[in-house]
Amino acid sequence: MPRYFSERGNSHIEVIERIHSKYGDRANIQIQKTIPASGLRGLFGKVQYEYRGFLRTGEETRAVQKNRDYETRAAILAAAGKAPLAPIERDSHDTSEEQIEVVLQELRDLKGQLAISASTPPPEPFPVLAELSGIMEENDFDRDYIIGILNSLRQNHNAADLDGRDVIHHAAAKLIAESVSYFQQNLIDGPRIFILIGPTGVGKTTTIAKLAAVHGLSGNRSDVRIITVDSFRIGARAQVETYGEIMGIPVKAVDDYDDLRKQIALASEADLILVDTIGKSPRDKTKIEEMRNLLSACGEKAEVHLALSATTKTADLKEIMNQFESFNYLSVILTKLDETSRVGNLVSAISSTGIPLSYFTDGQSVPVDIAVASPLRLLSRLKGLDFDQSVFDEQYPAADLTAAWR
Ligand SMILES: Nc1nc2c(ncn2[C@@H]2O[C@H](COP(=O)(O)OP(=O)(O)OP(=O)(O)O)[C@@H](O)[C@H]2O)c(=O)[nH]1
Ligand SMILES: [Mg+2]
Repeated sequence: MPRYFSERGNSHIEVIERIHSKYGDRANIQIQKTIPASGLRGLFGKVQYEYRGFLRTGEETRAVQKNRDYETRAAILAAAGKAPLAPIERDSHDTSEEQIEVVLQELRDLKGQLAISASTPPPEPFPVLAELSGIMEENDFDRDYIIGILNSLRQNHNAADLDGRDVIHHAAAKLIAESVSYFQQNLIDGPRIFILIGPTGVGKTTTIAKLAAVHGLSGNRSDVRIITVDSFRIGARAQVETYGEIMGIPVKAVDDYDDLRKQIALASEADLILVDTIGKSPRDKTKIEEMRNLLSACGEKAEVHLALSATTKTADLKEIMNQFESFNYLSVILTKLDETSRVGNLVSAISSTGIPLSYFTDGQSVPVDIAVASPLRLLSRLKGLDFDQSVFDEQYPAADLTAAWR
């Protein structure tokens, strides 16, 4: 005499799982019924699902286990819209067509639900946050960075705030501005030795010329020298010497460690020694290592800074910052900001490293197209974000270029 079972639940899966956990492979489902909610609940309530069947004997169960692989594969293939590769063997007491159809329908539903939940994030309940997310995407911020800012806004503001565009835009601007740090010059004895490294063509020599002009020609004239390192490339030396001649600033070209050491020693009376280097591919590890050894001739006190073009692709930005890491650069100078209208990817990448920003350059003109990096200057590069400028002006007064050195 077989033993029968009957189980109910709110979904097919719930009942099947219960049957499976209670009876395992011994369960042989025979009937599946949908039971409407009764009485008033019939109008609003949920339907229930009932499964009935009997429990197999030990021998029958072993036969089912043998077939299970085929069945699982068939069900998965069918749910994916493909025919099974091999015919399915079934034992005589096995599941009815109706029951297989029920399970397959569950699989199809699940598959559909998975596809929907993977492609669409839950709708944002606050329209201001939804708009902000769109603005940040427009500015090319990374997905993770955007999620971080939105989460922080949700955590630190109540529902009334989250409905207010002005409050939220200003708060977002503050979070973005403060997600990166800004380079602070330390006062040091003796000449400041400022080395600029970076990939080829990002604007290192032009930036060196701008800094030389600002400091050498300003009202607070400093004694500025330029040293150009590793200047084998045709034209590289001439380029920097031309700048030097125009500005009346001495330029020395050096090619090896001893030469560099000698020139640094000879310039010991200067206020500022600017060291220009030839760009290196971040992928050329050997050349980068050679350059690092050569630059060690500048001594412990020398400051290394990395020039990065604002037009660099996101994936490359991270690679460049990693490959030049061995120089222990103190800051990033963002160049060519005039050539892009989206800086979100730069902010996302730089904020994750914690390296401070020191200067922004936004054009080819020497010396005017350079400024000290500041929160407001960064925010002014973003489109569509409305914030109260005067609050930032007051909180973070933008440093003057020459003031940064004293
Ligand atoms: N639009 C724009 N162009 C710039 C900027 N800075 C430099 N450039 C231009 O970019 C080009 C390369 O500049 P360089 O200063 O020679 O670049 P570099 O990094 O010294 O190059 P290598 O020494 O070859 O590695 C030149 O045409 C510059 O005028 C900037 O901020 N904006
Ligand atoms: Mg150069």
